[in-house]
Amino acid sequence: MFRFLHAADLHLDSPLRGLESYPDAPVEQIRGATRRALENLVDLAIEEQVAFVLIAGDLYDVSWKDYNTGLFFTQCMARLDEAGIPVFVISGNHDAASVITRALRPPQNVRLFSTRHPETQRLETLGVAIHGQGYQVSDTRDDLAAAYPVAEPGLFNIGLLHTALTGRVGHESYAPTTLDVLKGKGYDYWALGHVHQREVVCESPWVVFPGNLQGRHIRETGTKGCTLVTVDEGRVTGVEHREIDVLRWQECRVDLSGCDSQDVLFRQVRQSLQTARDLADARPLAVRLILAGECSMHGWLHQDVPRWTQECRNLAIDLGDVWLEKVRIETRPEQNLEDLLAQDSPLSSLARAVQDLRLADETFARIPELAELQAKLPPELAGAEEPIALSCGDERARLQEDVRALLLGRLLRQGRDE
Ligand SMILES: [Mn+2]
Repeated sequence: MFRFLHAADLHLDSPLRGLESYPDAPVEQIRGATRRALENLVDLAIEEQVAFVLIAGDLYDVSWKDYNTGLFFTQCMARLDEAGIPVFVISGNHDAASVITRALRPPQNVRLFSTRHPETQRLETLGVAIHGQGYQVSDTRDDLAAAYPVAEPGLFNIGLLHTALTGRVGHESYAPTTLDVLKGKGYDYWALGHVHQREVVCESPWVVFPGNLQGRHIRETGTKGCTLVTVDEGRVTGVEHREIDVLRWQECRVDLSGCDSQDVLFRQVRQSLQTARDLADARPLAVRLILAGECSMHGWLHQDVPRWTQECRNLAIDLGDVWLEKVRIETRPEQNLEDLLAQDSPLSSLARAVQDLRLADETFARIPELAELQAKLPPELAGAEEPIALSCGDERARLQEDVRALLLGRLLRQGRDE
């Protein structure tokens, strides 16, 4: 019986994009997260006494800005070497041979696969053959797996591959291939990389994306880590996800339907953040908070977005270890709207006009102030991970929805006050 660890997409020292513009972002924690996660991987490998570790591409995010990234990796590998654990690595689109301009001689227990042709490395005493090929260039559009050799009889065969398979949302379709091609090789386990969301594609044979080791921004939410595989008498008997991320990204959607007071709002937000915090199991959390639902608080919320945003931040700080990456207010005005729209009054015809307001793209093109407005956006909105882009159709639709909600909320209150 032996065990091995399968990790991918470490993106070591991945730079922060736009976070510096937030005054309260835990920049150091986020900056160091990919390194701490690698340390956790090393700890886990030693603790579980694994026979070897696989890294299925994108170990590095970009070419190193200096040698520190490489030296840190060597330090970590040296600890594995002391424990007698070899590491098998292929390059991916982020660290393709042509991308990496700086390099150090690989640590002695680290075996890199060729980027020119498929290669097989054997662990004779264990009876294991690992087949793999790294990327020569980022933009690899060939089916690399197709050229891998067929399984070596009598051995436990592993395929190490960085691929998008037949395509995965949000991921470039590099080294595309199909499950049939993989199955055709007769391997026991396909250790894939590239897709940052963990996915067990197939169990016979095992085809696994472990997901990335550590989430790096709000589009990489939820638990992250690596896969621990147990092999007994030449067969896979266990495939377990191990959470080894050190900081977690999460989206929290709070349904404020029917909420009619500040107290209720704060209680619900607090509850939602608390739940996310419990799930993160003592890790610091970076949260995007979305307030949604039809409620009478709607008008208030939209009238002073900065204040409510800060109130929510305040709540998060109060909870501790929770940082709000963004607060989005997507509430809608409560009921009464139907009544107002059905009435016959100047106010209701105004409400109907607002309700029907859907500006076409050509109309936007005729508003010269839009470009000016875009230029005036403060840096935290213009340069963040998901910048506001007034030129983007989807973004304009979302903003229009916000404006409509804001105006209708005001009209409704106006109607009540009369
Ligand atoms: Mn990749």
